[in-house]
Amino acid sequence: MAKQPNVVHAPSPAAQLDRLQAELLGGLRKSPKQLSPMWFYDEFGSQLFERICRLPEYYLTRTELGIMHRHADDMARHIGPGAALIEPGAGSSEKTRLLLDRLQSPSSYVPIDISRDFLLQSAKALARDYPSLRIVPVCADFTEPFELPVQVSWAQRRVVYFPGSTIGNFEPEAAQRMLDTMRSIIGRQGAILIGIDLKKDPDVLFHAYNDAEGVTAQFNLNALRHINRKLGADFDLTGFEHRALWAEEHGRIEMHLISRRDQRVRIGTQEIEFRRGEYLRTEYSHKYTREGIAAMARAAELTVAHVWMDEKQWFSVQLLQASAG
Ligand code: AVI
Repeated sequence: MAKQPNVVHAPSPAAQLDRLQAELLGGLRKSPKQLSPMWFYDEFGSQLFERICRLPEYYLTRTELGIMHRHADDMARHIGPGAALIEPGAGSSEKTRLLLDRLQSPSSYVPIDISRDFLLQSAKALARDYPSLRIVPVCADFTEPFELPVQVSWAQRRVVYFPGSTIGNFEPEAAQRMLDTMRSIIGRQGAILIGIDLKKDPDVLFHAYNDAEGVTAQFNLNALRHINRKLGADFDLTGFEHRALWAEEHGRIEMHLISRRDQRVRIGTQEIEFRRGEYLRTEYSHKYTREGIAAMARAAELTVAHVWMDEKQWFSVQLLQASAG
């Protein structure tokens, strides 16, 4: 493991809190109101997300894992030997390991994450289990420009691994920008291995985000608890309810918190008013068709080289290669 991981030039904690608060207030002053889904993920939220991934209704994780178990050998063959595997998000996950287990003499593994502690923790765990793998953690925000470690240039090929259908949480233009960024990272010989959830029966989608146990509802409401703790706000969680709906015209699940009554919330020195029944949007989860993914790939000068799916064709893992020319 590299002794000196890249460290982004981090602003002071106070400046960071100011920026977070300004961004939050910006979203809450929009009409309709919106929040960044990043508020889901404090420690408790990450635990709730892990529970979601094991819910019977939430088919995504299980299905993608099934595809990886079944086809990781084939994926590794398509990727070829000597690849640098670059993963946005500190991937200590089962999926990453399935791939690492099969890759032929990978040149390095480069997890990229904004959370330094989480990044180093998971890189350490991987280093224990893969003693001969060169692990080069990079502390950076993948959506902003950052420097790739020199070790990546020693690889025969650069491959970005982006599982979990996280791309679906970006709005279409941002998803396209994300793909463009990945394309610029992999260079001319590289590839992107990406997990993307597919369009399917809206009923299946609805229940995946409205589970019977109410874990997704807790996950959604936890965003408010996180804001209260981090920014000293006074959201009353009992004043909001979870709503997830399938928006056919946009091809996405939309998660909202709905105000149960007229109320005011204090955030620092500011106050935000909510009307009874008002929607606060917390997340989009776009679902794609194979054609839609191919079009997005084309626009980023990528070609779909291979698609692996489950039997029901609910989820896809796709290898996108830099287009020749
Ligand atoms: C992380 N992301 C792909 C999840 C999704 O399905 O969009 C987040 C999530 N939101 C509610 N349940 C899970």
